[in-house]
Amino acid sequence: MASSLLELFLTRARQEPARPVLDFEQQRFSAGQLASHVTAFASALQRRGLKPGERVALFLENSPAFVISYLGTWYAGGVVVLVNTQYRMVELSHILSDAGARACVTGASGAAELAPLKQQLPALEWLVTVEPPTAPVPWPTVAFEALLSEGDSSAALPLPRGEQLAVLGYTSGTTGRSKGAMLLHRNLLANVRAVTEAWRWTEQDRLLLTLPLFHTHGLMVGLHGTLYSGGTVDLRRRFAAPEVLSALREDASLTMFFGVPTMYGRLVEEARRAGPRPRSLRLLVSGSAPLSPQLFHDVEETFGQRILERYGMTETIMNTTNPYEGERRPGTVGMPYPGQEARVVDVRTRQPLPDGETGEIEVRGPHVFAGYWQRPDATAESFDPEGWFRTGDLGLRDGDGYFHITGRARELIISGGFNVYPREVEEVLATHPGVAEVAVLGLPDPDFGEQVVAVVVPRSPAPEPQALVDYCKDRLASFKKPRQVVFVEALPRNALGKVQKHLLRERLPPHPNVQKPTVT
Ligand code: MLC
Ligand code: AMP
Repeated sequence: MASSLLELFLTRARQEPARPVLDFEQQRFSAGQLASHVTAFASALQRRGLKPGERVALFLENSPAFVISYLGTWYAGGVVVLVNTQYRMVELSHILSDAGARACVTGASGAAELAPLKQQLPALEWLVTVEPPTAPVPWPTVAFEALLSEGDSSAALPLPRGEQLAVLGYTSGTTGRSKGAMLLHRNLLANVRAVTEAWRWTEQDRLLLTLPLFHTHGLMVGLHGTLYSGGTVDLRRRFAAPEVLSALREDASLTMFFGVPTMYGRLVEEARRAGPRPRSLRLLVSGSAPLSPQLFHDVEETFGQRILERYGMTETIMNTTNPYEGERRPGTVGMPYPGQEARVVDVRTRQPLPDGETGEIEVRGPHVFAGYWQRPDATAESFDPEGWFRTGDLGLRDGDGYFHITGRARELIISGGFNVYPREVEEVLATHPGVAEVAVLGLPDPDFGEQVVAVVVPRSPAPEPQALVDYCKDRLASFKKPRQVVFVEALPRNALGKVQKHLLRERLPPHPNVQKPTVT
């Protein structure tokens, strides 16, 4: 039996080299072509001295280069570090230095973003660029195509073992700093096997994939499932509702679409505006953020299909799913995948709760990651002695076995499927000279589900709200910037001095349509 998804893909590519696997813009890759590029990339990395276990960061938009670098790093024995392309200096310097990335594959804007961080990234030795840099870069640089031609596209390299580290996925910055979730090859293989089985994913399937590949949903569900099942993926650089709808109308070979709720909300609006009902697909999947029952029904009305909602996270990939056959229940995330377990425990006693009672969701199984990179403390805190992983999500299991997510035990804002840790934004805003104190929280948003709101006690003279937004945007991913800045005289605190965010939340009326920061 194969020990990794890579082994499975390369074996199939040898058996059926002409089978199509990846379409991107005008390019089409057969399995054999993709495998040759992957092998050339891996062989070139090794020739340039990459050793097994060393980290290669991918700071890249969706493209064939992403897929080749991802699989190629594995084939070279390396570990992929995933980096959201919206990340700016605070996130980049932390992630790349924490991971000790030796090389980074990126585009022109990525190289420009990294350039000022040279001093903070002593382990980073060289860049692979998929476009020519537009400004000087303080590292030796090789063009992606040139790197491929340095390598041997028919080399037979050692395959990764199941226990080997495959990916570091940065997540959960409760202290303002994210941690690298260590996913082993065997975790990835076990989960993709479970997902493809649960969703009856076969080589006949063709997935329209507009989710970013740098996160779990696009990568470990969309791409992994395609490679595992032998189907094809129509990969897009980014999501745009009109393009998705025209693809659904024009390409009769598409069978599946996966998205976050924000994407479905925009698709429903666009479809209502723009004419005939799109053709039905075999499967529409939603995840990464709660799908409201209203949106579930809107999609059913507009597309004539019931979305399949599932629940996952970076540390564990996919945890639970509504049934493929059987009832897909709005407002629920279904049951554990085959071969995996989930339960609900009391947050204080950590004892399992009966059905219907709310507590913290815990999961266990071969899909669960190996711990946080160089953070044995955080790893120990996240697992119980029997190997149950504490997800930080609150929920219950109903009498029919469906899990419901009702809240979060940790502070986390999910905006359009991207995670924002309030602490990270608070730490940045607190360094602004016009800010005496700050608390960041999430309020409802009609498009993104939740929006980031900063409540600030200003220093005199009070800064312009927009200046605070720009200050965040210069340092952090733009999706983390506050959509509202609210000035107050003092933050409500409890006897221990902790900000009482629930009181703040009650006092702030939700301004779901306000896109510009407001001052009250
Ligand atoms: C973009 N913007 C956002 C945003 N996305 N703001 C808040 N929340 C978001 N999610 C901002 C940008 O910063 C920018 O601001 C402006 O919107 C336009 O940027 P854009 O790139 O044109 O945005 P758009 O294409 O509209 O993006 C929306 C989106 C995107 C829904 C397509 O957010 C997206 O791809 N989300 C998917 C996230 C995802 O894959 N999550 C999976 C995580 S894995 P400005 O000011 O700079 O103009 C996981 C586990 C699991 O959670 O279970 O799956
Ligand atoms: P991430 O750390 O980016 O992988 O985000 C994982 C988090 O997204 C989970 O812990 C949940 O809080 C949330 N999430 C994922 N899928 C769902 C879903 N279907 N419904 C509600 N929340 C979800």
